[in-house]
Amino acid sequence: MAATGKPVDYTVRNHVAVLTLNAPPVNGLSQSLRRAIKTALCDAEGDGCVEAVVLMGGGRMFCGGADIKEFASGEISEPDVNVIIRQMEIMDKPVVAAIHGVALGGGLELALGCNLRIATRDARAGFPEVRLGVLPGAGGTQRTPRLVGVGLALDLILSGRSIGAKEALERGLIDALSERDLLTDAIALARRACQSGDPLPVAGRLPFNGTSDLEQTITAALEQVLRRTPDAEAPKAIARCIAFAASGVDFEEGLVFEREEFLKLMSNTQSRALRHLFFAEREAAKIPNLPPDVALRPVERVGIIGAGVMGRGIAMTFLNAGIPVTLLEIDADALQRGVEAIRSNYVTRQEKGRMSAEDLKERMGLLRSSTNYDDMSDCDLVIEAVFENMEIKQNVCARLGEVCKPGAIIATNTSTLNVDTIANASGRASDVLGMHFFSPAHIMRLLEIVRGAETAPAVLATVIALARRIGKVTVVSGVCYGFIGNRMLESYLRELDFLLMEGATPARIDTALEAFGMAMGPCRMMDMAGIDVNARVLDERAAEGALPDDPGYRALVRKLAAMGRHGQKAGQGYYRYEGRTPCADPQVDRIAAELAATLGIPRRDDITDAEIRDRLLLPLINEGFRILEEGIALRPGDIDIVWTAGYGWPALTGGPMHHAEALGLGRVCHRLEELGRQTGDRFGYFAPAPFLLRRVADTA
Ligand code: 3H9
Repeated sequence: MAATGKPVDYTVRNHVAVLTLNAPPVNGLSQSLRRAIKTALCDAEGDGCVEAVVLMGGGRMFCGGADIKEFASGEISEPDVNVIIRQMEIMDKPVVAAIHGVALGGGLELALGCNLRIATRDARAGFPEVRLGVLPGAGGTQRTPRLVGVGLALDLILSGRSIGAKEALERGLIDALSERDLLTDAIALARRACQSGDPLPVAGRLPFNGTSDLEQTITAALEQVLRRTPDAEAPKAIARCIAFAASGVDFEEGLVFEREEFLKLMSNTQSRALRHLFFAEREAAKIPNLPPDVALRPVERVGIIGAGVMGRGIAMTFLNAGIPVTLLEIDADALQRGVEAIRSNYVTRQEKGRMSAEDLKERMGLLRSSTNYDDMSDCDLVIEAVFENMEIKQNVCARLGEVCKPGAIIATNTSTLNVDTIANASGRASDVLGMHFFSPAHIMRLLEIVRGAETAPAVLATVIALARRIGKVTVVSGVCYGFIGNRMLESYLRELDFLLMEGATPARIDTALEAFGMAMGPCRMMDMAGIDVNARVLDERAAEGALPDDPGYRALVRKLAAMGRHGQKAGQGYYRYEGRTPCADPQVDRIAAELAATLGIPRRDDITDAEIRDRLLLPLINEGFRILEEGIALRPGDIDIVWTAGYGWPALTGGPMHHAEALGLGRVCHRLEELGRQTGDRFGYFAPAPFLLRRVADTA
């Protein structure tokens, strides 16, 4: 149907008014769209020729939900979605929602307010509000349990996941699947509803069917969510709303209760932080100086050099997206081990019921393995994932420069090294960039794309588009040591050893950071990543003269590495391991105390959790301001995405830069200066970054 440019297109077909939402890109329920729906419903109600109404979405989807931008104002202006739903519920003409693409959040609530719902087979429906720190605020917590039962309602609303149309039909969330043309089928459904003479179904009028152990069900579902994010407010409010509905109150009272809870969440800091991340993620894929019309290069086959843990994870990322892969390893045994590890990962998934036998066969069918560089010649993109060593990576890229076809993209998966130096070795630097995957690459969402000095715009644009195809969230970084993430990680870890030498234990430090919301404290994280890996990077950096010439700098990590305490894989690192369980190891405290004595670092017993957090997190934030000033990161939001998607920074705080703004930049500056005085700031990393100082001066 041709769009008229109005927020809602109104047409009549076969005595059925068809209301088509016309608010691209996602038919977000802004105030103007809500007004237009209300007016169109009034028109349909008053039109004597109209016997029923079909509500559908124009463009790619039915409706992506409320217009999230409106939440910043702290209120929802009239008419809100509840008003529209009430209007539909009291109308004596049937209203049918015709769903294609997605019906999410307020969009699904709108559909649940219709008498009947029909969807295309590939449509999806869900309540992602919890991921934005809010809850379905237009009756979702009240209608959904009435319609599909408390179990599914809790599952959908607490998880934010969406379900496909087939499951939605089986579980009673929708009434029919469209087998041919959605609009034709929706009109037919509406006409049948008119002709049947049966009372029109209204979800809000359904009784609340609860089982006797309802309270227990709600508590158990909530506890499961809170295990991951104990401080999250939205899940608690969702549980309260569903429990309120279950308590036997009137439906209207439930709506009022839900709205109050929604408005409280909408204005709190957690929702602001999560909304910031939602928009930052989308913004991060926009590169200001990249011509919008740049022609993308085709990527039909991807080559991967190196079948170690990283190479396999990267291979699975592409296989999972249906993209053929050629995996190369010079050593035939290592290649075989890599291929078998991929197969065994898929077999485990199949055994757990997460993958069908056909999918397994299809994915393995997309995988080719080779020990010969010439087999890279038909790949459109080749990613090297070999040992993190400049000489080795240069050699690999030089070889790739020779064998790759013209126009093929060459990517390095280095996590710290200079991408320009690697690119130059290829002899075709404009085809080269960094694709820094995070381990395990097939699971972690973040992809840091490193734009070299010579990287061609088409190469960058192609890889950004490809990243979307393989389900990654991308951030573009400039070239520097460690790019955005690992450079800031170095700032995060610098005080760790000093705190340990001063007398804080690994468990104490990890607990303080995990209480802040970090997915894993720094000692556990280092033990997982490998203490030897970090020590090697430190040695290389020291040899380049890039580190402070001071025996105290990262002294403990080097000492542990030298003692073979390489972390979890060695059974000991900052902790001692029983299987994968970390146990406090008094020997580490003794080593730290001995080092402190040698280096003249006084032991203390007055280290607070707040000091631990500040000494680790504020230098990291400070480095973020340096990275912004140097143009390594384009926006503060990009840094926030890197840290929340790649390093376990708590999303509820919006990422380090958003967190700094929320704390107040003046306070951040002041505390950095205070810590600088307290510690003597031998290495200058507590000195506020010039850009931070300017930001403070600007806002003073
Ligand atoms: C809610 O509904 C509350 C109610 O219960 C209660 C109300 C009282 N609002 O993601 P894309 C923008 S809460 C405003 O790249 P896709 C997005 O920023 C809401 N803007 O597209 C981007 O802008 P730009 C519950 C939105 O095709 C552009 O649209 N709903 C919204 O890959 C394209 O976005 C959700 O949480 C929005 N709701 O994916 C759904 N949604 O071009 C959130 C998108 O300027 N949205 N934008 O960068 C999504 O999950 C995806 O956007 C969707 C489409 C799956 C819909």
